[in-house]
Amino acid sequence: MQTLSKEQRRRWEIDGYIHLEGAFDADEVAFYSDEIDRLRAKPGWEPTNLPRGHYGWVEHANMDPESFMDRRDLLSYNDAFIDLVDRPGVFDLIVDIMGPYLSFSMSQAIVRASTPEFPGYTHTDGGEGLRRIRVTESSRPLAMKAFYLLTDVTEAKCGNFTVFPGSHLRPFPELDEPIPTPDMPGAVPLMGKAGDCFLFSHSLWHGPSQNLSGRARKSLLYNYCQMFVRPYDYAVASEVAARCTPRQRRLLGDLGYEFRPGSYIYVPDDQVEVILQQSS
Ligand SMILES: O=C(O)CCC(=O)C(=O)O
Repeated sequence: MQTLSKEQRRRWEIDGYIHLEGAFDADEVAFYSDEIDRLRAKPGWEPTNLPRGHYGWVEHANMDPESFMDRRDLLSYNDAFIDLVDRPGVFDLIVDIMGPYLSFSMSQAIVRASTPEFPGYTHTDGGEGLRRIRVTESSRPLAMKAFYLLTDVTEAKCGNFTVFPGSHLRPFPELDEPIPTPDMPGAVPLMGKAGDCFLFSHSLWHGPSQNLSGRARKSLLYNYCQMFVRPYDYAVASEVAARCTPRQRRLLGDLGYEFRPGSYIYVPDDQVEVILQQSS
């Protein structure tokens, strides 16, 4: 499998993220972009009036393709969303970063509308529990995401994925400081072309900037965690598993046997072999 270059490894360790250019070709960008538009008409998980970080079931999203959307648990909608779970090139690097004892833990399609009303925000991933857990530079992360950009973002204030480089390694903000905004000193609004991918650590402070570009910014996010961390999107592997390859099933938590004490903490004998196998 492909591994990080020396420079990518340096960037991961120092900055907490890596920019991969051209992860999708133009046809794939168009395909996934259209798929996101189609999701709006379908029932699914969206932010509702539930407490922070929880999603509620809705019959459909706002049908305007330029409006905000944040749809979770994408795999059942189209096998093309399953394919991204271990997409060659990107997944190889994720395994190089996370090691082979990993699970897939969530999928998400986000559309950031162009509007002066949303100022953007930043956060770390994984809720209150993971917020103050920062592993060392040389450690594998507990969780990380692949963020696929489906819209060109070549200037600031375009709904840029915005990061505080290096913030994955230090107390940031300190306990009594306000949550950082995407406009604070030190924030870097990332630029990229449709089809690029950013890999980033759960403990990196990140989030969307304001979008005043006049057009919506579309993206797909795939999250991975160490096997002993619980997935976000599902309690147990769903009917989707029947449409997956053995490696995808393993990533979705199918160990090949029923749960028993020790499962996920101690892994099946074939774990490394299954994860390192080439995609079929
Ligand atoms: O919409 C965005 O740009 C940010 C998404 C994000 O911060 C996240 O999924 O953790």
